[in-house]
Amino acid sequence: MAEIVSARVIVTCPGRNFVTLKIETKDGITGIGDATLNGRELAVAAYLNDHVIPMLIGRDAHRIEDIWQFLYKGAYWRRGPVTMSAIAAVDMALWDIKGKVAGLPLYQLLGGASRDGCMVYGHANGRDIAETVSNALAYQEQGYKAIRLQSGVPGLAATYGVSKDKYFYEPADAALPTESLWSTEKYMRSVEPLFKAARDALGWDVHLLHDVHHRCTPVEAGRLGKDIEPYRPFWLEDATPAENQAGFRTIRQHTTTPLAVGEIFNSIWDCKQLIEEQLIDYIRATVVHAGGITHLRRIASFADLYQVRTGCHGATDLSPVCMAAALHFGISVPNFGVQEYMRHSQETDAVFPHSYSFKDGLMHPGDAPGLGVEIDEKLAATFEYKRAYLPVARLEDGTMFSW
Ligand code: CS2
Ligand code: MG
Repeated sequence: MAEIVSARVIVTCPGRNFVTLKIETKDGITGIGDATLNGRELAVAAYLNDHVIPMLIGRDAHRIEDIWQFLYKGAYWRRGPVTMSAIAAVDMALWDIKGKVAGLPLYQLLGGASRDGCMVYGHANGRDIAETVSNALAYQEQGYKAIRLQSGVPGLAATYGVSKDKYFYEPADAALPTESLWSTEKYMRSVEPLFKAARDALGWDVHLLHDVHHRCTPVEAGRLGKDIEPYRPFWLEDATPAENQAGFRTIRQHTTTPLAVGEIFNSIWDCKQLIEEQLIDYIRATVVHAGGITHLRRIASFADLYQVRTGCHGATDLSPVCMAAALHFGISVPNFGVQEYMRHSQETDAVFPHSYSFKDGLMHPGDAPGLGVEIDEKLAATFEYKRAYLPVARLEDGTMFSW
């Protein structure tokens, strides 16, 4: 038995907020889990502090599945991003402990490596097509085999995915939500030229991706997918809000462009129809927001039955703890597709020393026991929490829209 004797929540803000759960056993073994929910961080911190940690003390850290079921079924109020991020943090920390006790990197406990490394994609962006393409060339020179393209839209002051600093995109940019204006018509006109310019400059031996970020209707998404088919995109992400999973049938009727969705999903129920009807090609659910390694493995196994591959979210607001867990999961899962790698700032990497590494477009979790990532609590304590919200978007007539 590896009795849990303590657990605590560490909130830190090395340039952006992160919430980390640290669990300790009687033998002094510690495990950590990411619990960061961008813009709602303190909700998960409170859920853990007030409603989860008291129930963990005295339990056997080895009983990962039992604790997962206890926290999921025992909550009564099932699912939702706050609950599932809290459960995910516990799950990651327990897998970390199990790996440390076994003296093995987590992926070895998940069936071992199924590939040499995880192909990752970087985020090329720019105020216009030329700047985006030149940023994409820089990623290609760094050895990335997959690159996401997000460009400014002529006639719009700001849009999703375009950052001031080309390598570090942090969307949570103010203590109250900033508002930006959106026009689907202006946006739709800008994507095909972006892909044409990118293919002309980068050629065909690199995967090109794009994130619509929930902003089209299904039929608009069908048209957009068709527009860029000649440029063979790797995927079109979050083409339309996915609460209505059946809406993806419309997109499928109009385009063969591969579809990816799921970074905001928090359980298998959010994507069951999308997967079993093969309405998508990649599932983006993540370790931190979809219930941890334990639940994400369930989603991936279900997806594998329908030839759907993984494409886990990996933005800067998922901490290096989640990145490490995602790489252990990604290097072992049979139906791996791609892993997002938005990279963290040096400040963040200093708070979360880790053993994962990037080389020639692939990432490897490293072979340190457990997750291979720690939190420097002394350094973390020097970065005070600073409330930050994601922006909101309105249409040009003021109507509230999806950011
Ligand atoms: C995006 C994210 O990485 C992505 O695909 O959708 O940047 C997303 O906007 C943020 O993670 C939200 O916190
Ligand atoms: Mg996205």
